[in-house]
Amino acid sequence: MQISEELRQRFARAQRVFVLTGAGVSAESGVPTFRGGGHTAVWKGLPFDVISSAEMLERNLPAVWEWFDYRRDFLESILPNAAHYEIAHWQERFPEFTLVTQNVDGLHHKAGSRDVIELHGNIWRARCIDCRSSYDMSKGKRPEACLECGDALRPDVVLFGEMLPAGAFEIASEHASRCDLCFVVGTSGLVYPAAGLPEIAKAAGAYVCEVNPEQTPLSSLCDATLLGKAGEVLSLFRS
Ligand code: BJW
Repeated sequence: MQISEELRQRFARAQRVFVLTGAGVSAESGVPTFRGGGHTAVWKGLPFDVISSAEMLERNLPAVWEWFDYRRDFLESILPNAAHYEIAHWQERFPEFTLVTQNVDGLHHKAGSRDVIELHGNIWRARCIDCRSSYDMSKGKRPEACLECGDALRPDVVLFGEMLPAGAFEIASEHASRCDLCFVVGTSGLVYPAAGLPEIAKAAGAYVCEVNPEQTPLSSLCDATLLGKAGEVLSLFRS
């Protein structure tokens, strides 16, 4: 795997860098992706887009909690990989840097990234289904019910058919439209509106570089597709 001279020069000169990540950035840490690779997430016979849906939340909140509790237990011992660390390093390297992730695992934060825009929420938080009070589960168990209003709690993640956190996509798209270099790392590019961000960057004149072992629906709009694992490919940018 080689990085073209053009990309190296753009990387060296970039002023405003925008990175969008997906499940593939955590794959080398051992976190299963949602799609592809033979490890499509299934929980007790239910595909992830059924169990991680607004409909299932309405129908069976305990089942949704069981699925997310299982994943949090699994994530507890998982560490960031070279890709998370390289991306964290970039925040010091460029005058302007924006990291937008679709991941809920918190591994970018664990690697030292600051101000991460989490489009799909965070698995370590619960929130009240009514008053939206937030509870940090990284420091211990969640309460049985909301301490403010007594209503039920739910995982603070964005399920299929739900809106993204207020303002998150608008802020992300504003940064995408101002960047000069955009990296799209480890996402299948199938889930919207997140998958629209590279299109916004491209339309605004940015050079768009994808990092993924496989081609995706976004590949055709990218100026470069670096076919490989995120940790291995991003490490090549270290000079
Ligand atoms: C590696 C690697 C390595 C492997 N290195 N890479 C327009 C058209 C049609 C439908 C829609 C539309 N706009 C919106 C919709 C509806 C829907 C949607 O997009 N559906 C499509 C699937 C068709 N979107 C929504 O519902 C969103 N809400 C919304 O739009 O609100 C407005 C609205 C409301 C009601 C109706 C309509 C509109 C919300 C989306 C929320 C997504 N939630 C999930 C679950 C989160 C909770 C949980 O964790 O369970 O988020 S789904 C799942 O997919 C998760 C991910 O964040 C998301 C994206 O997946 P990602 O990250 O791309 O992972 P994978 O697994 O797909 O791909 C991994 C990639 O890594 C692969 O390419 C591998 O090759 C690669 N890889 N190893 C680098 N080592």
